[in-house]
Amino acid sequence: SRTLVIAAGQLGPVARKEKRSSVVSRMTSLMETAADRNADLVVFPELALTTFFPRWYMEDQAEIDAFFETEMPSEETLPLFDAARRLGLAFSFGFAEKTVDDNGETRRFNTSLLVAPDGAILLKYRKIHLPGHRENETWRPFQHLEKRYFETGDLGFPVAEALGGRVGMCICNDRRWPETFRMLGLQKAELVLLGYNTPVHYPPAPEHDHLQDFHNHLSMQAGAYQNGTWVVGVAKAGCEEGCDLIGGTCIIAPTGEIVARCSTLGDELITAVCNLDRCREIQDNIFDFAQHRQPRHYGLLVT
Ligand code: CDT
Repeated sequence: SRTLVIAAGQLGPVARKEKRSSVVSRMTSLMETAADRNADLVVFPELALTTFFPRWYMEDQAEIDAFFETEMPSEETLPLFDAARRLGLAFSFGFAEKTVDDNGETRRFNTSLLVAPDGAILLKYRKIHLPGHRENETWRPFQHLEKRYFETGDLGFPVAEALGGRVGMCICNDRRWPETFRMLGLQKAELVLLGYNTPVHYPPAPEHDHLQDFHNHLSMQAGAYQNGTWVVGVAKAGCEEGCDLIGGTCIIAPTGEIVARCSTLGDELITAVCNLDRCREIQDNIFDFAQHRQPRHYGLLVT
């Protein structure tokens, strides 16, 4: 069987002033714990290296760019790659990516990477469903300016042959969209890695605040089951700069069942033994796309 020990490395709050080196050492300490538990892979949250900076309206580009990475690994993030090599672990994590494209244009994305133990980049994804707004909305207790600071990902929803199976990634708000998981499912993904920063308070519809944990698990469990894939969902959790973020980091089987779950809102590592062959239970039966899917009747989905 194709069995992996998968670890989810939940992070507690990251302060606005916290240095990359401090977050990186919190992450490497979770990697050590993962290695003690014989993990093959550790998954970290969205924008793991910094505080969730889209909660602030900023106009000074230098101030904004201080939250972005221009190289990976950099001097500050190299210890993650060194730890992976030393411990024989693959890892994935999210970060703000600033890059210059072939036309000399500066581009900024909300990105995640899957890195092999030897430092090779196995998979890269740039977030497609950017939530929130573009302008300063002063009525909000905090902003959600992802649409201002990032552009829509331009890499599609790639799936790579990696770690003995087929691996895809998505980021935070992507998990709420069935299209995200179906794009990965149609490529026969067996493992979907995703990180999130989800505030408890949703200013446009505060009547749903008490449902944040429910909607988080509802989306990820449905995505896992309806596509017969393992899902690893990892939070940045806790009270970050006065903003409460949900936890609920979990590992979900292709049946949609949660098999491991964090119980705190701080730095915490959970592991599960994940047999990728279990995807067949779903992908060859109830959701055998070749036999049962009816794309001729789904035209509206792409209009
Ligand atoms: N980071 C991220 O995508 N967060 C959103 C918050 C809700 S929309 C403002 C999420 O979907 O969890």
